[in-house]
Formats: sequence, structure tokens, C-alpha cells
Amino acid sequence: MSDKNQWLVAIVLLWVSRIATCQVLGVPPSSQHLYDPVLDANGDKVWKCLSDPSIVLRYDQINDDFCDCPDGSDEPGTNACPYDPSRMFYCHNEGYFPGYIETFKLNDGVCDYDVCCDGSDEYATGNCPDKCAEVNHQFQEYKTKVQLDVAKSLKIKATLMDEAASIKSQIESKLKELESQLSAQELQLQADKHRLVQQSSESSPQVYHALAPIIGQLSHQNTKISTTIKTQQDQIKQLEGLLLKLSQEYNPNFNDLAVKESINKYKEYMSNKQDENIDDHFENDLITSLIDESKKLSYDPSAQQMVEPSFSNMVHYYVGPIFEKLLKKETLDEEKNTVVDESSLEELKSTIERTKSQINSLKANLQFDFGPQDIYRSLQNKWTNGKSGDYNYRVGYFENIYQDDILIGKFTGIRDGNLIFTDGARCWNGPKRSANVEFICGSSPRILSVSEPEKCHYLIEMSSPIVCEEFTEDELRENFKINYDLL
Ligand code: MAN
Repeated sequence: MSDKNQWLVAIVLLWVSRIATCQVLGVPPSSQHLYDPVLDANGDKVWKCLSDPSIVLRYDQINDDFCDCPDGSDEPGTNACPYDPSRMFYCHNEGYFPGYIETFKLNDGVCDYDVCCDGSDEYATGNCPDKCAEVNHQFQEYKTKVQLDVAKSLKIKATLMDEAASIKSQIESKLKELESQLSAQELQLQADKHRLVQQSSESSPQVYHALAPIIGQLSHQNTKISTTIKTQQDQIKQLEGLLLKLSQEYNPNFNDLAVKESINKYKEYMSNKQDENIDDHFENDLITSLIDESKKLSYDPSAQQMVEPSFSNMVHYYVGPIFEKLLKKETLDEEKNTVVDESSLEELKSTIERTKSQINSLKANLQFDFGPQDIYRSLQNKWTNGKSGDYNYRVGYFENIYQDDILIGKFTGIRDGNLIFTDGARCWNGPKRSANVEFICGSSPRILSVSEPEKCHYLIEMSSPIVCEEFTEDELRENFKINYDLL
């Protein structure tokens, strides 16, 4: 068929379709009402330009391939008016989804099946048979595959979300633990400071040296006295034994008054004798009296200094506490026994500072915005490596990025879902390197591409399940690419 004949067939088809459906070519159903004819004074069908109703056209001037309206509204189905992106040609695409194509692509001989699978953009050339059934088949296959892939990625994403939640709760419990450690450390510091003050007032080597021989003497005397007491106790026991024997074996028929009186006194003595440990009693009395004596000392604890050493104050501060402990039969508690010095105090202070800084960094971490449902937290401490062009890249999501051994940047934040890295190694005669990491849904973490839109500023595209979402039908269609070879 010649070009002229083709054109005529097309025009006929166009009119047939217009008459059959009462549809204006290139106009979507929702806007068809804008092309309803009106009757003029003579009863003829007329139509007014959409943005200039003062221009009245005959109804058959619509789509007559001549531009009459300044806004091009009289030519929705031809390329007669200048191109206006707000005025696209509508393809009905029966069996698939409607599409809109630029008017300059109409009847250019190219089948734009990705927009008009029904070939209606080529109504005049007749070049493009309707392929909507095939296109729809391809789209359904694509959709099934994508939905399967997304479901797989979403499963992985769900485990990453659990991971993020468990990382967060670990941080929260670590924070609690550190906070209670900190209060214990601070209490310890107070106690140690107090103890250090006490120690410094209690310990004076000179006084101790002066005191040592006296303590020695006291201890020696104490031993001597204890031995004497023991001997005497043995003797008393012997005498008691003799008197017992006498009281049991004497002959009451010998009316010996002296014997009788002695025996009665013995019985009275035995009846009133207290059943107690003479040794301890004696020793306690001795020690108690020493302590009582020491309490009369002239040491003033609030002044925190030693007064002139004297026998009594030495006894009070050195012997007294020891004996007090013995008296109470207390075992010396290790803590009380611990010696505090300036260096252990300094060590404790720096431990406190370390704990505080750990607490602050955990708090900052908990306050950081790791994206919806905290999902980016799952990338913490993870790295992904990959090759692009001539370089090997290593991406530490919340740390650094390296191009071979060159530092590309340090993590500084998340912006619009992208990880931002700045302050990398300076480029020769250029800025410091920096990078944006952009994520695309994928079931595993991979470096997809690295580009350098500006010198030494890198755009790294990575796949990751963390950004995966269910696709809407519109998104699926936007991403779908027709395989023209199969049409
Ligand atoms: C190296 C690489 C490149 C960069 C140039 C700039 O070759 O880091 O990415 O563009 O330095 O001099």
C-alpha cells in the first residue's frame, strides 16, 4: 500500500473509531467530556479552545492536523501543535495499562510499545500491530519474578530487623550495667577519699616506731600474766579437788568444828562459783581497761592530725582498735584492710572517666536515627568489599570507605537514606575525598557501581535488603523493560 493509501486508511479508521466510540483520539476517557460539542446559533456543532473559549472552532477542526488553539488543545491526537509535555497522546492499550506518549513521537515510524503496546501512536503509518497481549505476558512474568525476589529479600530484611533490635537491646542492657558500675565506682571513690584522709591521720611512721617497743612490752607482760593465771588456776583446781575429797570422806562423828566449818564454806563456795572462763574473763577485763584508758586521749579526729604522742594516745590508736576487734571476735574484713593510696585513687578516677565516656557513646548510639524500624543499625560493624573499574573498594558502613588503600571518607551521617562519608584523603590539587552510598533493593549486600560525578566525590551504588519494600503495580510497571526481541 502506498503512503497516500495508508494515510487514507488511517483517517478512515480514525473516523470509524471516533464515530463508533464517540471518542476523541489521544484524549483519555476522564477528559473526553472536555471535547463535547456545543451547538451554535445556527444549530451547528462547535467547540471552544480549552484555555481560550473566545476561539470557537467547527467541531470537525479537532484533530484535523492543523493547529488552531494557542494551547494546542484542538490537536490531542496529532503532532500539528508545538510539543507541550502537559499535553500527551493517550494510548488505550486494551489488555494492558493505558499509556501517554509525547505527541512528536506520533506516526514517526517507530513502535513505542513500552508506552503504546497497541501501536496506536502509529495509527497513520500502520507500522505497529497491537502487541498488548505479548507485552502483558512479559510483564506478568517479570512481576512474578520480582515479587519472588522481593519476598526473598524481605525475609532477609526481617532477620536484619531482628538483628537490629537485638543489637539495640544489648546496647540498652550494657548501658544499664555501666550505669550501675558507675554508681558503685563513684561510691567507692567517696569511700576511698574518706579512707585516704583517715589513713593519712592514722599513719605516722615516726609515732609507729616510738610505739613498737611499748607494744612489745605490753604483749610480753600479757603473756607473763596469762601464764601466772594459768598456774594459779591449776592450783585452785587442785585445792578444790582436795576439798571435794575431804567433803566426801570426812567422818561427821568426829565433831571437829574447824573441819565442819571449812566443809560448809567449801560447799557454799562451790554453789556460788560462776561457771565461766576465767582466762577469757581476765584477759577481757585487762583489755577493756586498756581501751577505757585509751579513750581518755587528747586526739581530736576533726582536726585530722596527731597530737603530741603519748603512751595513752598510742594505746588508743594502735592497740585499742586491734583489741576491740579481738573482743568482738570479728575477722578482719578485706575491704577494711585495703590500703588506699593516691595512685589507686587516680586509677579509680580514670576508670570512672572511662565508664562515663562509654556511657555517653552508648547513649549517643541509642539516640542516633538508624532509619525506619532502626534497620540501618543492622549494618553496624559490617563491611562489604567489591571491585569497580581499576579499584577495590571496601565499605565499612558506619566506619570508613577505602579505594585500595586510599581513605575515601569517614562516616558522618545518614541523609535521605544515603550514607554520607566525608573527610577522606585529599586529592592531588583537589578536595578531600568524600562519598555517598546509595542503596538499591537486593537480597545480598553488593557494590553495584562506583562513579565519580565530581572529582573525588564518589557515588557508590550498593544493593541491600534493608531498603526492600513491596512494589506497587505502578512501580513494577515503571521498572519493567520490554524485551523487543520476543515481540
Ligand atoms: C586516584 C583515584 C581517583 C581520583 C584521582 C584524583 O587516581 O582516587 O578516583 O579521581 O586519584 O587524582
